[in-house]
Amino acid sequence: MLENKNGMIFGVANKRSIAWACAEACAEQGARLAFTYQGERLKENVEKLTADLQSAVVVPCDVTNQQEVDTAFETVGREFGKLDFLIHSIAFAPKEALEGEFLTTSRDAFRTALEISAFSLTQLAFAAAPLMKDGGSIVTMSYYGSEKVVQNYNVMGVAKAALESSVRYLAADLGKQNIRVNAISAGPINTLSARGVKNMGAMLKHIAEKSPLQRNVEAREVGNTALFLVSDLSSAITGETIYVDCGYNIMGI
Ligand code: 1JT
Repeated sequence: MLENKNGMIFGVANKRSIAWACAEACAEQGARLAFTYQGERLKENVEKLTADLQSAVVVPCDVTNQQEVDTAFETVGREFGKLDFLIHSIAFAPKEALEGEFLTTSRDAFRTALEISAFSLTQLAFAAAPLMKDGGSIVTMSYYGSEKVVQNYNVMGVAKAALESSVRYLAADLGKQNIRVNAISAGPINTLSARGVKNMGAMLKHIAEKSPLQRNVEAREVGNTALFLVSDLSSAITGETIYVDCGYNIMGI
């Protein structure tokens, strides 16, 4: 399904990463992939994971460093010639911002969370668009806490609201270049990011009890949705946030 398509994947930290599940789904369908990693400590992880993939490119890219972003896209432009899709699976907020009350969020935590988790999508879309010569598809990851109050999600909820809105504005701007932009709103998954979250176990249990499908989402199910969104099967879908949450978000009392 993705033969002759080139993709760039942001946000692989380890094999449990949502970004990695997306990569596996896309690689199985014949995509050629480039991976970015944030910081030297993740380099080895990403290189080991991608060693089995054919002709994968691995480049450093900390989104708070514009020089690194520019260099990453230069490298991918040189290696691939053109880009067909980009998967953005990056978020960060200081640990203390993800507990207690939202009311106490510091300026610094707010700025960091929004810069890394929301602005980076616009930054990467701007850099990717010139390489998407035959059109393209950009996919990002969101969470329910963007539209409803979820205890402890706090400033990340605000950042995800900004991210989902950015998806709509980017979709409007990039539509004329046949570049689509969509978000996946994934149910909670036990990844490295989620590991630091208090009561994650209780939250997963709650979802398994309350969601229509009576279970939690697997990373691979998010990966498969990302595959759909970067493929031509979704050619008329742009600016959307698609829930991949076992139906949890549709429920009231
Ligand atoms: C970040 C973290 C972004 C955890 C995230 C995230 N998006 C979803 N999760 C899992 C999660 C976290 C909380 C939650 C529900 C789901 C951690 C590092 C920063 C970025 O609240 C109930 C807090």
